[in-house]
Amino acid sequence: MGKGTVEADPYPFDFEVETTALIMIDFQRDFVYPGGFGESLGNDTSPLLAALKPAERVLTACRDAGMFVVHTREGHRPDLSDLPRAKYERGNPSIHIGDEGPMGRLLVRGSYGHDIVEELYPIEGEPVVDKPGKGAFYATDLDTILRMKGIERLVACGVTTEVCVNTTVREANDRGYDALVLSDCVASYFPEFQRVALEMIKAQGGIFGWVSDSGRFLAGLAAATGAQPAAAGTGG
Ligand code: C5J
Repeated sequence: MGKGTVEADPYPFDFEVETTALIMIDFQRDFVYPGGFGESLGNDTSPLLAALKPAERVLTACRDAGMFVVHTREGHRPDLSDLPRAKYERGNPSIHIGDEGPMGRLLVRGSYGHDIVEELYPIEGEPVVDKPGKGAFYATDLDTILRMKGIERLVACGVTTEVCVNTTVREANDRGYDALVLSDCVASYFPEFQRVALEMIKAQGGIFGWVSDSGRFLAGLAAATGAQPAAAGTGG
């Protein structure tokens, strides 16, 4: 029961609802909105907005299907004791991690900017994994949480595609998980990085995992659960 297939590249992704988790990576105001960490590094944050609607549709469908959902947030302790010097200095930012910005202290746990955007906000029963690095497995209990739940496969949405999504998918691969990345539910500040980061995942027979999109995933999930497919929309 709950077995399905998602049309994907480089070949179809087979999954079981019970052993698959949706991982929502770093959908934080600090990356998605102006005035946060992303903008402090000189980025135009607007391209990231495109992922929010498709990711919301996927999140809703996974919740309805009873799939396990886990969220991650990149950030640091208020005393910055887990912030490496290299990360603090890197990029010659306009304001540094820990400095006061328009959405509170940049990339610091507990600040408004560090938290997840409203439309994708976690609900009860969905763990939030706070991570100090780019990969969601580094210095966190994510692997323990997934193993306790019997999870073998991940469906990944998040920002940014080439940084925290890619790093997390690579870490997951090394730990034996199969990961499916939904191309319209991940976003980058750079169109070329978005394209290439997805290419890298599915190259060489799926060296790190699979790539599909919200429409094909929602169809596969609906077939697995016997539900009406949720409309994929235009992704805007
Ligand atoms: C970045 C992330 N881009 N969540 N973090 O610094 O991708």
